[in-house]
Amino acid sequence: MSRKIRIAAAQLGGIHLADTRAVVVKRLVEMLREAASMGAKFVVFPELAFTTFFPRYWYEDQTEVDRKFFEAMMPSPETQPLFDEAKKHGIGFYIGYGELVNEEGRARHFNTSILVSPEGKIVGKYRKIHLPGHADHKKGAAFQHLEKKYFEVGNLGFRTFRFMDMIAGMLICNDRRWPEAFRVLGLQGAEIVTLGFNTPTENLHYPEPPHLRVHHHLIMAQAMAFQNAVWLVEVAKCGFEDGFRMFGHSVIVSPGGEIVAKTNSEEDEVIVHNVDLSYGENLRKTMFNLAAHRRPEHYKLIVERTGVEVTPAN
Ligand code: ING
Repeated sequence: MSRKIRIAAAQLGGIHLADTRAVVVKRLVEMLREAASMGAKFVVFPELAFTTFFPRYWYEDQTEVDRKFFEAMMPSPETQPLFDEAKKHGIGFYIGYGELVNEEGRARHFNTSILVSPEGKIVGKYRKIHLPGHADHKKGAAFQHLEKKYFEVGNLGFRTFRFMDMIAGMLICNDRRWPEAFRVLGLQGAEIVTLGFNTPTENLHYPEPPHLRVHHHLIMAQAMAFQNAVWLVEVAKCGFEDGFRMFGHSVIVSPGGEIVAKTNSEEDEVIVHNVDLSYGENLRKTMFNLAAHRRPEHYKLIVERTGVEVTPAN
């Protein structure tokens, strides 16, 4: 029996250092309105959707970083208009942001995403686990990628949530490069995974053809959706941010591994699809029936070993 929900990917163009929260929230509200006009009931926004991708910059002063790029409350008076607009339209949404929180007696910083119900309640939270980049100041580099400096590794694990009659999992950006993340969600019954991303067009370390980064993004999205029989909505913040380019190619991918909707700009752009949650059921009962086919007794190295150790059998 089909279980349809119209889902929108709300891709965000560049956010500049000078852009205030109010300016950004206005853009998010306008895209939410557009998604509502297209009949969407669930809207997926990008990673770090309220600010520029600040890990590209080295800052000495943490208080400045906290003030400019982290949210100490969610929603806050500045971000509340997005929650209000979504509630007015009866729309649920996923959004990513820099989370500043006091836990275990100290200030903690996470690259976070939340699921917000059509009633405006935060019903799920994920803190990014795979943090790419570095923590040191790469002086002389064209830009930094300081996620390992500004964020802690997420401490909530990979979880699924009952959300709008779906079993939904959340990931963020670099997580899409690690199949283990999707499989842990799949093992918890995920039917849909939402993932916001900010991916630089240029490679920090060596001259990589820009088209290759997009190729990697697209093959990973199709493979991970199919190999876990989930719907996958991956949404970019992209375009030029103070001259630094990130690619778009936001996609909605079916459990069959087909891209059913894709953006074609690097601007604010809304795409929608009638997602049938029942699509993945046959795959999860047959080809990807995890209980019937997986052999975890042979997978021990995946958990016991972090990096490569050359241990040939002969
Ligand atoms: N961005 C990039 C991503 O994983 C990256 C970082 C790009 C890492 C390319 C390695 C190779 O898409 C974030 N924010 O994780």
